[in-house]
Amino acid sequence: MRQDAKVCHVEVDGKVRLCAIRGRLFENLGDRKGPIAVGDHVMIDPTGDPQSIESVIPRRNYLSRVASSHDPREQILLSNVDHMYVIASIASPGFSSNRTDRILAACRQRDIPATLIFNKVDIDKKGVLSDLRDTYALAGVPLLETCAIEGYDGPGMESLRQSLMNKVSGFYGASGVGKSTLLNAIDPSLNIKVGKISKYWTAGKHTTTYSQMHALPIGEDSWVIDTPGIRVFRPFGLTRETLRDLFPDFSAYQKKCRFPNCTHDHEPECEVFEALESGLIAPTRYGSYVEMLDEIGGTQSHADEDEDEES
Ligand SMILES: Nc1nc2c(ncn2[C@@H]2O[C@H](COP(=O)(O)OP(=O)(O)O)[C@@H](O)[C@H]2O)c(=O)[nH]1
Ligand SMILES: [Mg+2]
Ligand SMILES: [Zn+2]
Repeated sequence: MRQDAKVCHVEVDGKVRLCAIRGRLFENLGDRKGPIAVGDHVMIDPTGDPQSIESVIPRRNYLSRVASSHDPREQILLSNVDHMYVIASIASPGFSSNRTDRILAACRQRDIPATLIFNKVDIDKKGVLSDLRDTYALAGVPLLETCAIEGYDGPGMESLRQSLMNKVSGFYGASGVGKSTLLNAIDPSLNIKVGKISKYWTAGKHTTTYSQMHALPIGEDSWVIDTPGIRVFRPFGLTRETLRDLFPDFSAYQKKCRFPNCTHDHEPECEVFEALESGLIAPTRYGSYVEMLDEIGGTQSHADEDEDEES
């Protein structure tokens, strides 16, 4: 199912139908922003014109974020996936630890297994790849390295194809990292539009503005949901207490913090902080954690102090 504005593309027996969403589904949303997400399984009333979505079958899982900094409601990015692929490029656009760590935390929050794909390994001019491998190995994240412009037979492609087989997968990554190129390399018959890198912004142009589900012509039942590049993913429903468990690279150390509910932010005798100082935890990972912790708020924050230190 793909969604733009109020029209949904629903697949029924291999054919796509355009459906409206029954008005009733917008009632009683509570703190949810909308009733439907890409990946949903729905019941439709085929008698209407347009046909309409009557109900959403309960989701087996989903990823959601805070809609925006002005809108605290929950926005569902996608639903009913077996696996997430977080796609990042090594250069153009440069690797963003913050973006990557946020979505990895969101996947962990919802128990959705995630693989990190380093794409554009052909242009690792700054030699950042080796450090990134170490950082994410410590975080227990499975890694795959690809060069999507090499196409079907490029590095990593066969193992990517194998792992996509007979699953519903989600692709997430900044605009321009090569998601569409990667999909075309998986199977050239998909023929998805690839963006040009803008010279001014060294970021990709927005060729994808909505999430879309593609049937992959591999295996029996293989699907990929390609999501648009979201700038800031603030996982919905996090608390100061739950955030720390979304960083598995902290877990061996945080057991030994003096306070069992240590947030590793300001507390004395914090073993996570010690591990950071000794180089056992990557500063980028700790940085992402602290930024997310500050967003949650809660204690009268050390956020202001932290910001002062940064600048
Ligand atoms: N050098 C290099 N460029 C790539 C690679 N993969 C994609 N690109 C280029 O990056 C740009 C953006 O790709 P696109 O697939 O549209 O990114 P998307 O926005 O994530 O879907 C295009 O110009 C691609 O040709 C790669 O592995 N190496
Ligand atoms: Mg794209
Ligand atoms: Zn601590």
